[in-house]
Amino acid sequence: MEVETILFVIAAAALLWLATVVTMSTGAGAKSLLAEPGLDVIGDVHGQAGKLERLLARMGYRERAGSWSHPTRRAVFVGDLVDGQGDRQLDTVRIARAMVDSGAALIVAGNHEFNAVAWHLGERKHSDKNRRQHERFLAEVEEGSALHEEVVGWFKGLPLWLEVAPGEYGVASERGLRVVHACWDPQAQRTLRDSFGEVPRMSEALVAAASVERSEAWEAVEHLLKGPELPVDPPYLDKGGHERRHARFRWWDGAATTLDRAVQLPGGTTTADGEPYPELPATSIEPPVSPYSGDEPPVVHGHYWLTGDARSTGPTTACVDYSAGRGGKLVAYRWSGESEFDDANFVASE
Ligand SMILES: [Mn+2]
Repeated sequence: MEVETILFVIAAAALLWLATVVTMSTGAGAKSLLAEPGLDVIGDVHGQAGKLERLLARMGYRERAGSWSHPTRRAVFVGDLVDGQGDRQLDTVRIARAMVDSGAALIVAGNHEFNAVAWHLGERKHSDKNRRQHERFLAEVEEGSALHEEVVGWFKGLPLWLEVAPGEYGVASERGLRVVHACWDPQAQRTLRDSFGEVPRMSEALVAAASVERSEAWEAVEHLLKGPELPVDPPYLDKGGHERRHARFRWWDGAATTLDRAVQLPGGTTTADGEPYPELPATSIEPPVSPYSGDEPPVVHGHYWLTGDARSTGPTTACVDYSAGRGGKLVAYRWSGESEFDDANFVASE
């Protein structure tokens, strides 16, 4: 080989190496190298254990002796580990549970864990519609088995929300962090605290009380785990093809004071006749909860089946559900103590 050729090969190799280093220190790579303490809040997994493993690996978590962990950070699951289209329902529960048991993660309950407990207790109607929503989990766990009872038993210990104080878990911050599955609603939290203690968990007593439609506990759990809704007309078809007359309220949006702005309907929604859903009128509404104030601690939640690139919904509100249960990416927000969210801190499984 001629000297020029050798020099060219060396130069090309050096450039390639440099490019790799630069790539790793920008974009998603930089987030995977985070060494400071913090909480990585992971969206609704819905049985997609492969997406969860990829996301954890991307964030620098490693699996050792059957449990994933990070040298300086903790994961937080926003609930809805199960149901949906995922074909690794139990693997998802095992991964999350091992992390929670070893202190590598925290978790709050989702509406699908609530439904799983209510189904097992016989508090949720065993209708065809409800069975279809829950059938992948029931098939994997073998309905009525000892394993079914054991997994549901773990769900019963899950808290309904999480409030992280400044300095807690070694994360320096001015305001701390809040995590809830669907909606941060202080009124709903007060209602549940009155009957079920300072940090209510999804006990049999709570699930039984919250299964009585229109009861105070039912309404509180609806708000926290499913999100408050507003009446809409005409009715629309939900993702299961069922006609619905209530739609999700955009509680994170301080400007959501008129119906057109306050209602969150997924793209492509149709009326019962299959017509494109009409634009709603700009009539003023009675908000079912007070819109979240920017002066409060930042809050991360899941549940809303968002699509597209992950971004916060306000300075102090961020949703990490980007439809992993239905073909979307699994998303996390990597919080390191900031009082306002920064879109650069979202990471996705792919
Ligand atoms: Mn949900």
